[in-house]
Amino acid sequence: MEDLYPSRVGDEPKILERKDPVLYGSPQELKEGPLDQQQLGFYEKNGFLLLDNFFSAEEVAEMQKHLHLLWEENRNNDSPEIVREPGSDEIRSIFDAHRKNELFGRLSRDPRITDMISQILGSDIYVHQFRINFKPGFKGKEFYWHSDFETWHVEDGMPRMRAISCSILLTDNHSYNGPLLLIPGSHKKYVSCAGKTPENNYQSSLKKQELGVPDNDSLAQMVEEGGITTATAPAGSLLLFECNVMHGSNGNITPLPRSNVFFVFNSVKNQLVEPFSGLKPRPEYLANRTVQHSVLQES
Ligand code: 6CS
Ligand code: FE
Repeated sequence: MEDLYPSRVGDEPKILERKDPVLYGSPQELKEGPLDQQQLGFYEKNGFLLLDNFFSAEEVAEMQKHLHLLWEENRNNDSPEIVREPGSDEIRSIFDAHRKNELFGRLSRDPRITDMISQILGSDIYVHQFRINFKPGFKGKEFYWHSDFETWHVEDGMPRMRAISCSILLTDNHSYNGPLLLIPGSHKKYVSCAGKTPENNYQSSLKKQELGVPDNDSLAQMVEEGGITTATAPAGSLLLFECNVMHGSNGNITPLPRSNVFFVFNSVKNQLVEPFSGLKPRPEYLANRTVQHSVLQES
């Protein structure tokens, strides 16, 4: 398949234009779905949408309970789905827990979420990746600037920009405990990064990403054009962000954890092909390659 978004193919970074729409729904779908015209317009322009207090206090409490359970259960678990912080044993991320955890499994099929995603993507959808990022107090380290799509394209073979991350904030995200930082409008450009992907890059990149990160000049240009938005909101809020929007977050030196769960939904019309890096695909817990897990077929 033709590579529309080549990256990590040379020594020089390049900014390319996006070749895909942001809103895929037909006029009818866009009109009838849960998001109104103003919200859709904001998402199209900026590449994200923050919905404050999306879940009730009871639902948030229930999710927090499961978050703590997963943290406790996996304290000494050395399976690869559990990613530790660089330089300590604290849990940084847990991948794929929605398959075993009934609550998060149910949430991945919750029509309050999936109807918004299908409205934007204009098709049925499935969970491409699920993760919890704990960002614990004192020890939670940063996530350097990146476009998720760049990695999913190069390392997983996601052909087009037709996926959305849905992040549920499970603790209050303040300006000071490492909230997500986004560059509005950056989803309309694609930074083709310098470098070459080594085998099994994910084993280090999930702790600290060093490849597939944009160069300083591209970042500076994007920030000059779009500025930076800090996704601060109370626990229970929901953030939708486009797969190619440039984002990152600072470390957390406060005592207050910043824990968020992420469901990544991909369109069933955008299924993974062979990775564009030419290397072998990453494991299924990072990138779902089996159609059986489509939201449609599970529910
Ligand atoms: O490699 C990945 O798939 C992941 N890495 C980052 C830094 N963000 C998105 C995704 O979970
Ligand atoms: Fe990311």
